[in-house]
Amino acid sequence: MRRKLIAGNWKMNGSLSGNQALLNGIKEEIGQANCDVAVCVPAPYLAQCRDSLSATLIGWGGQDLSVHESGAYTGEVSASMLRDFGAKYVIVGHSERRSYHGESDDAVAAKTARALRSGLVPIVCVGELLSEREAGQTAAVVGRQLDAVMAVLSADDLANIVIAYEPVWAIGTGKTATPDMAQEVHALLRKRLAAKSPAAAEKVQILYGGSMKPDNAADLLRMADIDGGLIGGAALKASDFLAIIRAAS
Ligand code: 3PY
Repeated sequence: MRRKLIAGNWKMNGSLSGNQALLNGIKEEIGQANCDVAVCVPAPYLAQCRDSLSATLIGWGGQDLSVHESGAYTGEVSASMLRDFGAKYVIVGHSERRSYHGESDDAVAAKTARALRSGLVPIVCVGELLSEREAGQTAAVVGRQLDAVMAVLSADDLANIVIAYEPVWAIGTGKTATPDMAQEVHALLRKRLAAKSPAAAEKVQILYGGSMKPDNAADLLRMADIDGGLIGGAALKASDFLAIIRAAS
């Protein structure tokens, strides 16, 4: 039985005071969450998460990392820098990075490998555009994205990633895949993992992302292959994030 993971993706939102209120709200009400919980925050706020969350079971992470270890890469943040601030997770290949920053499947794969080498748990995002879904290409697109990552990882490493299926048409649009639509893609991703490593397929948490919110979380999370959520907007409000954590617990 895989433990569920609820990870917030704050995207480029936050301020020191606003974050503190949000983190305090989550900490005060989280109680006995029976699932893994994390927040993935803009890099400048990692220290705040470390100071605020170290004594809790809530993990924290970044939203991207450099493919390089160090050097003349202005503006980049390395895996070891994330680790310096106690990060456990890092989101890799979110569709906003793929589309606004031109991240290729190969770059996403290289970042995934870099994260693992540094002891971070990469949350690798895959997902199809609306035009691709309408053209019946969902399986081919997410399969291609996952294959690129699997090509650079050993079976042992593969077991240490988290995958997030995020249909691009459901990100920031308020639209959500139905539980059956999401389950179908999660099951095919797991089958693809199993072809390389049955043990990894059993272990890897496959999260659903794309407008998961309190009123649809329970129905999504009850599906056999949905092992949690990567939460956008609803992670910015303590009561919504907590409601999703409760649905996963
Ligand atoms: C969303 O739900 O909007 C996300 O992109 C989560 O990563």
